Amino acid sequence: MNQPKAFLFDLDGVIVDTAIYHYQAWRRMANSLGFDISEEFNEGLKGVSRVESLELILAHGNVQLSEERKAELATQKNDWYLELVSLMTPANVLPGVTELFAEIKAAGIKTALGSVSKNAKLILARIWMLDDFDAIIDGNKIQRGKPDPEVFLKGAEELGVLPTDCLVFEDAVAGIEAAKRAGMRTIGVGTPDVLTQADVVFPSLKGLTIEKIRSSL
Ligand code: B16
Ligand code: MG
Repeated sequence: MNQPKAFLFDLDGVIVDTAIYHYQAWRRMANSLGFDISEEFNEGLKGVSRVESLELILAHGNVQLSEERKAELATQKNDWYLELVSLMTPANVLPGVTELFAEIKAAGIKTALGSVSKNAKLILARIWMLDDFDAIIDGNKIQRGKPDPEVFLKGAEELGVLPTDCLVFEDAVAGIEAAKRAGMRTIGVGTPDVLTQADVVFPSLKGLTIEKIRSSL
């Protein structure tokens, strides 16, 4: 099989780990409504948009609210989340990312960000990686969140490469499904028992090189 011409990266869980911030903020909101959410439940929110996450959480707590109240809660959660994001620095970049990006640039491989987060650019600015991608597709550019393939198909389109020439790095079950539905190959970042549909799974980007990636596909 031909080697990928472009690497598409999810943000949360691959480049940085803000899943813990999302969890803390959603948990604070759930607690304010009188119920709790577990870490296991939070796993299913990874890669899922803010609005869809809120719906899943409210259904989990068996809480019915007006659309107006839901909008207020989504804003409140985002404010709590952004308080945590505002403390981020380049030290929050996950191990192996800087080294892999240096190699990717030197090899001339194109890169895109494929995140459903509306805060993606803000996070990239905080970690000084805003200029490291040839294309940035975030929650403000798409209509449908993962597992819909839109975010990755738009990434391929902006880079001018075919989906079959793209390799997606993802930590979420919904994200792997989105990439597969886009017709792309996938590197799962996490554990094989969770990311069962990924072509290959690595625990993180730490120590990962283009050579290791190519020989694993
Ligand atoms: P926001 P990713 C996703 O980012 C997160 O995994 C998910 O937990 C979050 O709900 C979603 O972004 C929306 O984020 O509230 O900031 O718009 O993994 O696609 O980079
Ligand atoms: Mg993710």
